[in-house]
Amino acid sequence: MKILNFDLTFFMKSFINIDQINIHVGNEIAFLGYSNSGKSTLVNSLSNKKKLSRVSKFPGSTKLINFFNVDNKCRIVDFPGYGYSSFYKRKKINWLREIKKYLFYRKCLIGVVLLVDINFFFKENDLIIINILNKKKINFIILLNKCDKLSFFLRKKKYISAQEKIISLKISPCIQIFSSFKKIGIFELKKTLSNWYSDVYKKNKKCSF
Ligand SMILES: Nc1nc2c(ncn2[C@@H]2O[C@H](COP(=O)(O)OP(=O)(O)O)[C@@H](O)[C@H]2O)c(=O)[nH]1
Ligand SMILES: [Mg+2]
Repeated sequence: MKILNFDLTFFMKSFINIDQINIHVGNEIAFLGYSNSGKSTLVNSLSNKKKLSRVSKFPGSTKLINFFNVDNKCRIVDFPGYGYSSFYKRKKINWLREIKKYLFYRKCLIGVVLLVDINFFFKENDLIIINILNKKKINFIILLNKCDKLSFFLRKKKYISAQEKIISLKISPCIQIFSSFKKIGIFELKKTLSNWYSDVYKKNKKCSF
């Protein structure tokens, strides 16, 4: 298996919307979820860097699509939350619509990490995105994030109820209990992402920057 070294992660570039993205080769893993679900914190905890990605207490602080280079092998794409709209040159950007466009057309995409707060899943847009990922057969993993807020017993209970929900949608569950703060599940996540990369590498879609 090709292992991705997440310690070798650095910021590349930001884009204001999907149409502005001018990189069309290589492999991308997208981080999706509502604002405040912990996407930007995850970039930091994966890379062991405190300030690589901006983290905020206020929803909607990521107003751009942020690209990070991982080990010169693939990119992490940190999106604004999909329950959120922002303005650019007075034009409203609906991030759910942008993300849908990205999922439908992005050739570089090799997988999606979908973050939900372990206390507040699944909300409307989570389910919309999960259904698209399933239909398009895109690799994805759902992180029940911020599990440090719950006892072991409650974590397990939430995990089972999340699994039941996904199974009821006739989707095979790919769910992990996770905490960036306590680094719970980080090893398993790195392994999953490295596996996705390995698979495309084997299929000869080598990354080139
Ligand atoms: N308890 C807890 N809080 C977290 C965790 N990860 C992120 N947060 C907090 O959640 C808030 C939103 O995080 P951020 O990464 O900006 O979310 P984003 O909007 O999805 O990028 C911040 O206050 C973070 O400190 C975690 O693992 N546990
Ligand atoms: Mg963010």
